[in-house]
Amino acid sequence: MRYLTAGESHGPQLTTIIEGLPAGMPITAEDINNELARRQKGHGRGRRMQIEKDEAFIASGIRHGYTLGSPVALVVENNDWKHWTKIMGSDPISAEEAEEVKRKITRPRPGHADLNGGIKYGHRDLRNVLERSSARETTVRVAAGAVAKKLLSLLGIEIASHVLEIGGIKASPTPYSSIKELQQISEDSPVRCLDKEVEQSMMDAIDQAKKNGDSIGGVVEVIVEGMPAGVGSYVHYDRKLDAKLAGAIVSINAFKGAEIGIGFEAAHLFGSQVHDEIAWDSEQGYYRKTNRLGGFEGGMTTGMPIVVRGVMKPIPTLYKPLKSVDIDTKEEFGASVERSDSCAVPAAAVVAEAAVAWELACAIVEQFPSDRYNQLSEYIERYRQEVKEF
Ligand code: EPS
Repeated sequence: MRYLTAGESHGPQLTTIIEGLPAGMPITAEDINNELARRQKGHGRGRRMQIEKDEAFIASGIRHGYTLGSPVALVVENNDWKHWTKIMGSDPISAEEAEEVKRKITRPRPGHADLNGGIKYGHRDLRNVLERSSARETTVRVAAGAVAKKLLSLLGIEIASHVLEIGGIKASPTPYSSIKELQQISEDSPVRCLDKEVEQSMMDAIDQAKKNGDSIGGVVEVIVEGMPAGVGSYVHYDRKLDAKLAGAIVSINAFKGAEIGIGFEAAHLFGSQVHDEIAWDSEQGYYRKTNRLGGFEGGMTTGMPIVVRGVMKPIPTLYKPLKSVDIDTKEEFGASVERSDSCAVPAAAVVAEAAVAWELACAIVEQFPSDRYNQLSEYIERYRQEVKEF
């Protein structure tokens, strides 16, 4: 399974084409739009989110509520486009018009793709870089992830996310009785945090950063239940599923690192404190007495919940100027902006869910016969039984 995305932040639309989905899988626009709405929420979002109301138009591949096996194309329109038709239009413009409408950018923002992208592609107008490198693109990553999530959910695999840290304020471990409850508590929180004690402090930290013209980052955690053991592989580096998840997390805009299970904490513990003891009972088959390795051993799932964390740096588009250099004049200036998000960590948790869902769905579709949804579902059930009886 694969997908491509296309679209600029202030262009007419964002598009994704998903190829390789099983045929006959039930799915509706609502399944996708719910996820798009979740991504738009969260304390700390800027004015752009008041302009957009992301909804997917299903342009192909789904008929009467079922996938056809043909490519699924999803289109999300940018409402902001109406203000950018001249600046971002595809028709050629004259030199005089260019002066007037291009809103040329020659001042790269520190921490963004602006300067490196300009150097790589030879763009003297850095708008040609930032329009595509913008995190607006995560809209259609979430749309593709929503389709993957739906497939997983139909196969009994559920995904949730929550925020562990914002701007140095850390949530304490908070118990939850089921993944459904985790989903609900996170959904009801303006910062997607399970720990009610720190929720307000997180929001205050976001407000304070905004007041200071600054931004803050944080840590998100994605949890997946219901993946059978033995998905992924140990036989070759590019088939290790945990590595794919780590790559998918770090590919999200502004993400700088990923951890599986206890992650970096393992560095200072003994082996006996890290590895999860194996147990068996007739009810569930094999299980681990703990889950410090976050559902992975040897690049394959263990059947325990998958736990993946990602760290997001503070958004680099700042009201508070950082020094940079104009690429035309080579003069130093203080980079500042008109609008930005002061914190997008809660929204990024939803993007991380989508990224993880996509990789897991790909692994399943690759490992089991998957031309037809019904067939895939039967194979997974049979496989689960085999795992139990192993
Ligand atoms: C972004 C800058 C802001 C964010 C945007 C990502 O957009 P604008 O430049 O239009 O104010 O709001 O995020 C989204 C539009 C979104 O949908 O998440 C950036 O530079 O990365």
